[in-house]
Parts: sequence; C-alpha cells; structure tokens
Amino acid sequence: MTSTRHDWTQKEIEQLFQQPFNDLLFHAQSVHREHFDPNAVQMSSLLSIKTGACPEDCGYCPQSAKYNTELEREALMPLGEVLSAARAAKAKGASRFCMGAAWRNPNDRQLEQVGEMVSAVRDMGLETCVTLGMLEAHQAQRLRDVGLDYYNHNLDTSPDYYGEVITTRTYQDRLDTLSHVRDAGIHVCCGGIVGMGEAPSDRAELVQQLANLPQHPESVPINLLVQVAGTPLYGTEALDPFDFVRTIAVARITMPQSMVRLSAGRNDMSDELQALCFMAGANSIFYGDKLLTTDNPEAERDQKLFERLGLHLCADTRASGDVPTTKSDDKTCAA
Ligand code: SAM
Ligand code: DTB
Ligand code: SF4
Repeated sequence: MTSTRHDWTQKEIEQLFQQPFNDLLFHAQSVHREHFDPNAVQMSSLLSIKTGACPEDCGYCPQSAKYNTELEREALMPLGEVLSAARAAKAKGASRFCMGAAWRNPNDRQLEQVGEMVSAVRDMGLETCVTLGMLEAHQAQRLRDVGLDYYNHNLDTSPDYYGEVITTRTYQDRLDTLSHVRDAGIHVCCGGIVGMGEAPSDRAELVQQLANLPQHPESVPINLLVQVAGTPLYGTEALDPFDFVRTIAVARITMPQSMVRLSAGRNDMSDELQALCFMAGANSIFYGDKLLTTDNPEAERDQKLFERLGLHLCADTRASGDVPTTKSDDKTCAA
C-alpha cells in the first residue's frame, strides 16, 4: 500500500514527471487501483451564480473587469434560478453542484445569500461546493454551519510563476483561505491550471505545493487553460497534451487518496486524450455543457464516452434523493 506523504521534494516530483510515459502511467494506474474503483468517475456540475466584473487580474480569466472579453456581467442569481439549474444537473446524473462567483472575496451579506443556496441545494440531495474567492475564518465556519460539503480555491500555479499570472492577491492569501476552510472542517477542493506558459518545473512545484499541504485536498482539479480572447494569456503556446496527462499522473501518485478531477479544457480534448487522463488516475470530471462561462462537452458526448470506456458513476449516497444524515465523502468511489 502506498503511504500518504507530505514531504515531497521538488526533485522527487520532477523525477516522477520525467519517467518514460508508459512507466509513469503504469505507476499512476497502480496507485489508483490501490485506493479507488478504476472504472468509477464522480461528476460535478458547475453554475456561475455571479458573473464577470471581478476586480482581480487573473491573467487567464474571462471574468476579470480588467480585460475586454465581451462577457456579459450578471448580478447574483436569484435562489429559484439556482435551484432549477441544480435540479437539472441532478436529473442528468451529477452528484455535486458547484456554484462559482466572480468575487475577490464575499462580504458577510453575500455569504448569507450563498448560504441559503447551499442549504437548499443540499436539501435536494446533492453535495454542495462553492468557490467565492478569499474567505475569512468566521466565513468558513459559517459555510460549515449551513452544511457546505466542499470549498474550491485553487493555487493555480507554482509560487515562482504565480506573479506572472496574478498580481492582485498573493500565494499566501490563497494558502490562508485554504487553512480557514480546512480548520472549519469543510472538504477542500484545490488544484491549478496548466498550459499557461509555465515551465515543467512550475508544474512540478504546483503539484509539490498541493501534495505537501498539511492534509491533501479531498479533490484536486487539474485545469487546462481555456484560452479566451481578450485575456492576457490568450495566444499562449499550447501545452503538449502528454504533459497534461503527466500532470494528472503525478497528482495521482503524490495524492493517492484524493479525487483528481480532469477539469477545464475537456471541450478541446479528443476522447482518446481524455481516456489517457482516466488511465493516469483522473476519477472526476465537470459535467454539463458549461463550465462557469466557457463551453464544456455536451452531457450526451460524455455519456457516450463513459459507455465506450466502460466507466460508471461513483456510487453516491445522495443519488437516491435521500437527505443525508452524515456528511458524505468520496469513499463511495473506493476500491
Ligand atoms: N473568483 C473566485 C476565485 O478566483 O477564487 C472563484 C471563481 S474562479 C473563476 C475559480 C477558478 O477557475 C480559478 O481559480 C481558476 O483556477 C479557474 N479558471 C478560471 N478561468 C479559467 C480558464 N480560462 N481556464 C482554466 N481555468 C480557469
Ligand atoms: C476549477 O478548478 N475549475 C472550475 C471550478 N474549479 C470553479 C472553473 C473553470 C473555469 C473555466 C473558465 C470559465 O468557464 O469561465
Ligand atoms: Fe476573479 Fe476568480 Fe476570475 Fe480571478 S479567477 S478574475 S478572482 S473570477
């Protein structure tokens, strides 16, 4: 049984990345099988509950007010609309509903409004996740009290490359929010984006940061940059797809018990590339035809792909519609 470590050196992680591709995939798939049903995939659906006009300057993001991306800004969505989107996601087979807001951080009034959405979505028998930007400790506790299952907050890239991408908040700000979420007892969803022009060493450092957190995130989204015209990173040279697969594999090896999510960027990936990502240990996807503001594969295409690959959904305690009595976790995808 592989042990769960939190002391990875950069050199060790770089050596994992540099293994011959077949060796790396075999390694990752072997680790995957120790902990998970290799044919089970978890599905989360996303909804942007507040869109655009964000004061931050994240160089990849179509929602930053600093870039002209022709995105229509939208105020906080009314509760009823959120619930109909959640109902539709559940009917299509999603087990988790993730709500994202284009905020630097929520204020306490906004947090209460999101809290109502979380409670109502949870009552529908879905797991809940929100991503709202930076949180203070009391805000994380409040979200725990309303029953939030997961908070998504990404490190995005390595500490070294970070300043090339974002200047309006620091790496340490992100680590602080993550520790507030962890301390509140909410499951952590934390990953990053590759294909932003970073060096191979930056991808290794990103994985190192994630794997050396005091506790591994329960969910690790690996996003491939979705290039949006008007953002500073538009036109970045495309990442070699095999390097994307390698990133998934090394995340799987270093965080053996975490769900690794093949996240943004699937719309531009072939079915074969996605299959390689599942082989490398990805066991979660974003499902539904939209991410936050950009396109994701149609649900029907994913259903067909699952059928062709013999993949099935993770058994989910909430899928029956029963209101859970205990906080569910991802053990339902366990080997
Ligand atoms: N505003 C909040 C924040 O940044 O924490 C929450 C929403 S933000 C859109 C959530 C995450 O989406 C970002 O941290 C980033 O990792 C990811 N993301 C945003 N734009 C992306 C893009 N063009 N390609 C890939 N991932 C992206
Ligand atoms: C994550 O790591 N990826 C998702 C989710 N967490 C919030 C967001 C991807 C956004 C892609 C660009 C967009 O659709 O706006
Ligand atoms: Fe704002 Fe989040 Fe986009 Fe950054 S990633 S610009 S914080 S919405």
